[in-house]
Amino acid sequence: MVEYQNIFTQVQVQGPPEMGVEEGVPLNERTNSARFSKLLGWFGNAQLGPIYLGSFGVVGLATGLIWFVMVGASYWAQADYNPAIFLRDLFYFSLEPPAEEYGLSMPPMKEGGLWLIASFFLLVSVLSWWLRSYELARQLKMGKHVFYAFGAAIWLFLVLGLIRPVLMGSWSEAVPYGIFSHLDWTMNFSVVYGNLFYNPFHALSIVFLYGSALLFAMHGATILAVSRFGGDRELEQIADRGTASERAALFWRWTMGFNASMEGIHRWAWWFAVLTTITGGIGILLTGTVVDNWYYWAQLHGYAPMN
Ligand code: 07D
Repeated sequence: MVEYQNIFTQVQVQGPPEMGVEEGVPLNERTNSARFSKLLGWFGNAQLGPIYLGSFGVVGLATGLIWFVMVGASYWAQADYNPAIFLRDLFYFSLEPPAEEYGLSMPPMKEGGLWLIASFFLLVSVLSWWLRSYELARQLKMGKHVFYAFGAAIWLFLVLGLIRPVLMGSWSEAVPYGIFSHLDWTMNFSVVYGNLFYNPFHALSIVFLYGSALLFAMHGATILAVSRFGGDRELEQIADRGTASERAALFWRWTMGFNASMEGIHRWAWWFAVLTTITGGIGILLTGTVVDNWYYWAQLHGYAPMN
């Protein structure tokens, strides 16, 4: 009996490596070998490589590495060049932005100058990686959906580290580079501006964040549940609705009256994901610039109690 193999079936097909399209793409910017890994095959595709790097990839990795090494060098100095202390206190070290009095000027190296230079490299790195996602989609004649979604995340990243600090007139407003220090920064930000829970855009961002997780769980579960009918061949099911699609739709219509379409569920997912950081960025941008205290703001607008 021939049994339909779904993604849970532990059969790994390994043939000659798939090297990807060759027309209209610069082949010299791509590695020309590939390997197979059984372990990778358990989690996704067993083939590793080839990888396309290109100019944006090289710049992105190089500047990212410079940022990483600058932060690491700062930690190394904070550990007094002692490897044991470096490892012990790794999560406590932090490369801090300049103090408030420096405003947007260039501070001495040890008082935030290093943070500013490292931030410049991080900015170039993230933007370069972003352009790379455009370039790869262009070469493969794909839509630019990943590029725009990544752009939504970069919007929040820019608001936190560049746009808001500039509007506030001081780099001291930006996020420090450290594990615990950035957690403390987040908590402090909330407390200083009167509890971020009362910021409606923070609330909206949480709605979309949790909503994304819920949609992902619903969609993942639905497709797995109908993979025995070929539901995991999603594109076929979109072009030519089969029994998997019909059952999946029926399940949700029976559950809640409404069902997304096989194509539309991916638009729901995309919009929920990008709106998490779009609304989040708006919330952070308003904080300290337009609204100084979100609790008072909520009282003013009649939804926090006037105690
Ligand atoms: C961070 C940006 C994009 C990232 C990119 C990556 C690198 C290098 C290194 C930058 C994720 C490129 C960068 C590769 C990385 C460095 C150093 C995306 C990011 C491009 N909150 N909160 C959110 C909840 C509270 C606070 C969002 C929940 C408290 C602040 C989200 C709770 C306080 C900020 C969210 C909760 C507080 C947020 C993030 C519960 C104090 C933000 C969305 C249950 C702790 C951020 C409007 C995201 C924001 C944010 C959830 C509580 C503070 C929805 C569930 C009350 C200051 N919070 N939060 O996708 O957008 O991040 O706020 O308690 O800035 Mg919050």
